Amino acid sequence: EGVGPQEYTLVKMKLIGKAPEKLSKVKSVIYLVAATLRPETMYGQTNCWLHPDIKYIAFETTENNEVWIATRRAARNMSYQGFMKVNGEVNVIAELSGMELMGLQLTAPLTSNKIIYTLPMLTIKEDKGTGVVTCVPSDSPDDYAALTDLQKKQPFREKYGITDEMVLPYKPIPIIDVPGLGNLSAVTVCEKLKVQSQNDRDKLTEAKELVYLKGFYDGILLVGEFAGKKVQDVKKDLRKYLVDRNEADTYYE
Ligand code: A2H
Repeated sequence: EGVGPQEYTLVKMKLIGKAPEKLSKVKSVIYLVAATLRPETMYGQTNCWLHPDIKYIAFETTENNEVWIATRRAARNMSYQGFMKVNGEVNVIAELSGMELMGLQLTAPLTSNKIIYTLPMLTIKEDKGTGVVTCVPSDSPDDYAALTDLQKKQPFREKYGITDEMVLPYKPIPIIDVPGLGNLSAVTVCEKLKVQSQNDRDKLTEAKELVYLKGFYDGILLVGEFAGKKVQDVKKDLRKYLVDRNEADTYYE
């Protein structure tokens, strides 16, 4: 971070189940849009993270007249990047807390999971990306720790209205081989360092240092269109593949 804008892939996760009451009159297709630096990991998505206390908005876009959900801050940024009818203007349909968006049914690109759910993650930052984060527990220690928290702690699920079937069937999917760390690199490192929860910040920082650099420079994709290729060689092509299928966009901040 620092100099110059950060370039994210905006991954479009389509709402397919019942919409929240505030959005029940919306006729357009609704997407939650997650900002990621790792589009090549989308094969391993198990759920979509939202922070229960963050405020999100549903807003109009010019992309096939779709309605998107993200933080107001991200929507404002998008309004200067060609996603809205009028530059700099955001047409808000509704404001919803993360809590009001928990347990929604979505489909997401590339993952082998047919349906995934919105679930709570308490370490999401309001001022980064869209406030919507896609969960890839195989390759992200933060994601693995937060998903494990929900799977191990029934009261935690209950507090946010999350049922067992939204969480318990979902397991990390082997999608990238990282030499020395195997094909579930985040799981390997979290177990080795004995990460206890998503709040175990020091250990998670260490886990991420071990996983990310190696994953990016040495990782080899195991699945999909680009199987057998090095992660760093396919990142751009993979994003284009998703953009061409109306499953992603490029977003800067
Ligand atoms: B990444 P950077 Cl598999 N709060 O996507 C907390 N984390 C956020 C966020 C927010 N508001 N918005 C995005 N992120 C996460 C995949 C992934 C990511 C993998 C491995 C590493 C990784 C699946 N989650 O990021 O601070 C998103 O998680 C490594 C940094 O802008 C996004 O990419 O550099 C990344 O953090 C952006 O973080």
